[in-house]
Amino acid sequence: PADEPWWTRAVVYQIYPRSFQDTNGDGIGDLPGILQRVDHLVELGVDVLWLSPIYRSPQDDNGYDISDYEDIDPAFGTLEDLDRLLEALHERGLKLVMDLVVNHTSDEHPWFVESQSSTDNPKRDWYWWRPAREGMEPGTPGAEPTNWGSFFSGPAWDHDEATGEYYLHLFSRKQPDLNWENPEVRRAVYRMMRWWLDRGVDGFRMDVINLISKTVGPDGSLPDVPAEDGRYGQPGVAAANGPRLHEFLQEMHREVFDGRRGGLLLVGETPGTTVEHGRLLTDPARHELDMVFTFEHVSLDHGPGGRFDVHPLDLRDLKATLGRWQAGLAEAGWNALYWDNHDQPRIVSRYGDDVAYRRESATMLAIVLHLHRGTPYIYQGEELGMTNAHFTSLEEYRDIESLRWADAERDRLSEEQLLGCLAAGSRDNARTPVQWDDTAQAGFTTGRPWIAVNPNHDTINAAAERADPDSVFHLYRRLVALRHEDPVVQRGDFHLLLPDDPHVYAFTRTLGDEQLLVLGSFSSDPQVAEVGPGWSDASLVIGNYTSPVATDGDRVALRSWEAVVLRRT
Ligand code: TEU
Ligand code: CA
Repeated sequence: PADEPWWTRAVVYQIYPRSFQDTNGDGIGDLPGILQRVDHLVELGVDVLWLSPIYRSPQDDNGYDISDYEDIDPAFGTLEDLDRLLEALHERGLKLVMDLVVNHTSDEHPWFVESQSSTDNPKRDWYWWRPAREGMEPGTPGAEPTNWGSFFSGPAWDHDEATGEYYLHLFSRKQPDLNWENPEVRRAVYRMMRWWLDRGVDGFRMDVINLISKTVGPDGSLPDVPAEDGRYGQPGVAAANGPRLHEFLQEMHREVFDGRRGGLLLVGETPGTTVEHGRLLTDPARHELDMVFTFEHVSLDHGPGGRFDVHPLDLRDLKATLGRWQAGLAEAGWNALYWDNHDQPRIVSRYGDDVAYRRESATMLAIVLHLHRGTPYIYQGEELGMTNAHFTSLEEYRDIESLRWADAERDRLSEEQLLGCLAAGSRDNARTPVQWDDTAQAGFTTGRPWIAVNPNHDTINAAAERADPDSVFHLYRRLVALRHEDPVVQRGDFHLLLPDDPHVYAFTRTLGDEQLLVLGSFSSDPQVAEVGPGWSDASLVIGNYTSPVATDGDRVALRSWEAVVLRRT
């Protein structure tokens, strides 16, 4: 019905500006480049564009370290370029969502520069400053205030020689964490958010927003976390989903969004959240967020060593995990659906087969994801079936997380092992330039790209995808159109089938007396799905093979990486 929020019928497209389109030959994608490619988004049919950070930044973490929230980094353009892009998108009926990075700033942000300048500076308490552990010499190993590790290897504390104290950084040392306990910090953030909404943007993707409330004692103390002797512990344990998270988000809602609601999109990035958190964060009655990104389904191929310790996926785990999120948010809350973003390896190389069945597996994965209940997100290049980078030397990597990790593990792993781990798990897999055509730098730049273009752009590129009616690109177009048109896709109840089948992903969506059956084979070998009676006269809604699907009584035969969606009434 019309009173359902607009984003139940919408698809979001994420751009990582640095790798999208360069226009001035410096090898770095820019805002004029996005403007130049707006037609690509219009052709795909998406409703919302989410831009990874373009604010002024020393670029220690490619813009997730912001030194001025109200200006554009010269590498990407100017505020006028942003206004022009916003206007062009709005003219075509697209919305623009900005990345909001407020768990931390850059260490070059004037707030931190002041905070660091002395222990009695009025902004001292805007960040997390703490003395060395009691009885320890400041600056010596193990003297950090807590044993928290950074997400980018090493301790989460940096010793400041000048004032003798440590500051907290859950990410790099150039990304100090803001102290959200301080109401002045929150007011400054809300003021900045209103400034962007007044400029016309349509919402925010909130970076690691569930890290803003830390577990802090009444005396200001922070707890140690479980860790092996002499090692740093998982930073998420004491820093994620803290006691004041919901209070802060509800306050943000009152201060920033009340009276403006309707057309906005508020999506939280929330590593370490469970379904229960997810429901609390997205239940509309609570006025916090519209939807959140879970990490559970993109951690299933991680071994004990984390993202660089990649193991084969067991499909049963994927079904159980996404199935739990579907069930848990069925009555209240809403799911954000994604495979890829700028932090994840490419899905076709990860849960698909990027060699023999690239087209089939990329399209199967797309169909399965987009038929879930929730708002689908497409990450640039995913709609072209782009693959992992397949880098073979350390020099090709740019990502701070990958390089820090390689540094930390160098003594333990051989060069070959390091390269294998990086090739499977690195964020750079998603950050190689978008492959527009088969020319030297894939149409991305006339100069030297900041990160190497994948050599497979000679066959995998937007021009080739556009020319082939059976391509990954055209399948994504049809999926976006289906999301716009089909009420069962938008709102139908989700019911998982065949939870124990190791190769076939199967579920139904039901609305009134209409039902969709969704089947996806995660295998190159032929599969047979036992779907029960009543599907032999069903009509084909969408699939990734041209010839019709073979149904035989209660069974559907699936070819290599085949996906089919059937409808019955
Ligand atoms: O990522 C947060 C996050 O938890 C991870 O996905 C992170 O990328 C890391 O790889 C964990 O292994 C967000 C941004 O998306 C990411 O690009 C930033 O580096 C990070 O926050 C800090 O702002
Ligand atoms: Ca440029």
